[in-house]
Amino acid sequence: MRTQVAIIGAGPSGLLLGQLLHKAGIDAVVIERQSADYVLGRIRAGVLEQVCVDMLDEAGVGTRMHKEGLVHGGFEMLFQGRRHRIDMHALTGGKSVMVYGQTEVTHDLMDARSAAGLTTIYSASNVSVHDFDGPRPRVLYQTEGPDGPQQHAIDCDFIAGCDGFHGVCRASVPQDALTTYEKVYPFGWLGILADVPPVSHELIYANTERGFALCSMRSETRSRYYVQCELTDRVEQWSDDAFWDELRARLDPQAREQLVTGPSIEKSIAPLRSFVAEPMRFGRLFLAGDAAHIVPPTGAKGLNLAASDVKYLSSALIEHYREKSDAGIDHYSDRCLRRVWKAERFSWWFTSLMHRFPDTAGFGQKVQEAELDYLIHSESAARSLAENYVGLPLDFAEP
Ligand code: FAS
Ligand code: PHB
Repeated sequence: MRTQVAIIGAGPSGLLLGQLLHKAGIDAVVIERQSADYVLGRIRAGVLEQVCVDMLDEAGVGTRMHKEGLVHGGFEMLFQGRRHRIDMHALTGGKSVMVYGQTEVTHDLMDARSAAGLTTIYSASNVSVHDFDGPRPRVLYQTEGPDGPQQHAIDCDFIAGCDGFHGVCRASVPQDALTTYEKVYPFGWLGILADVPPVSHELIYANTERGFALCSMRSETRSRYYVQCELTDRVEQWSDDAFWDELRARLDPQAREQLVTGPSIEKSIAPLRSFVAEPMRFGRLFLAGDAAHIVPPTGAKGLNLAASDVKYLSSALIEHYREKSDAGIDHYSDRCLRRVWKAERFSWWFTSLMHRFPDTAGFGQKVQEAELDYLIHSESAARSLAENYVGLPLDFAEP
């Protein structure tokens, strides 16, 4: 098989890139190691920045998002038993975020790709990427045939590594060509999805003596909750009742009173890490999304960073084919990393502010309390939080 761009991974990065390239008349094939159902079964992000919303509209997949998504102009921070609203809309001159689950974004992108008759190879095994430091990159993979595994090859002009943190693309780059930066946090997030009405109409981020908690949602009838848990916790240890009891213990009296509980439809533990691999381009191989960087989910940046990488990459590839210019390709990595590191900083800062750290209880705790108190009494501090939460403009601080 031959294509212009081989996209490894059918998560939001890969599918959004495929859609934007298709809209520009560029041929791309998506190769995914899991089944479509498996990809859709992963419950992840819930908050979209305006940049991401605009890209989904540009990709022609925004209809259901605008119909079913929830536009939020603020969120609340709960600490020392009281809730304080951060009025993002007022603090950012009218900006907001869209609450619409990553699962739905992925579903909309899969439907659009299928409706356009575009090639997506699911359940591909032993995917490998080759010769991306030369003019003719190649992708090899296997599929299960009636007589056993069948080997396939895709010749292409470019390879987009949209295969997440555990993917093959970053792992295929010579280690001396990569510099990685990592910080692993001493706790995880235990998340639950349940068909119960949200405890509040906006998100609540809580810093309590028992640890962090987050009250989020997917709609007015489906809620998404998280509590900070030990790294050694296993999801099997947490019954639904144990989760609801722990969440209740981390809420203020009003929220505790209003909390509606019910059976979980998904429950999982996610580790928290900050990670960046530099650069994000190696010859004709590009890394995008979680393949290149990971943020702790506190700041709701993971999916949104993936979207901005894809915006830069799709623009660069379109410029290559349309204008025979490689300026965008040559600047891809620097442009992404300028935005990635600002989101890494914000996600690290918000995580450090809102979680309990076992080894800095005394002084660290007092600094957290001082910063939270400063945040709710200083408009400029709250404005800094708000402008990072809604997402910095795509061309922010561009030289
Ligand atoms: P993804 O990991 O979503 O997709 C990569 C795809 O590549 C996967 O489908 C994978 O199967 C495939 N793949 C991997 N190796 C391959 C190979 N060798 N060959 C072919 N395909 C391969 N972000 C938030 O903003 N808020 C959250 O609450 C949040 N929660 C998260 C919880 C968890 C457990 C995880 C892991 C991430 C979470 N994130 C969250 C971040 C998440 O939303 C990512 O930012 C987002 O999925 C990034 O999308 P992709 O870059 O497409 O990577
Ligand atoms: C979610 O709804 O899954 C969510 C929302 C905000 C976050 C993290 C996760 O910061």
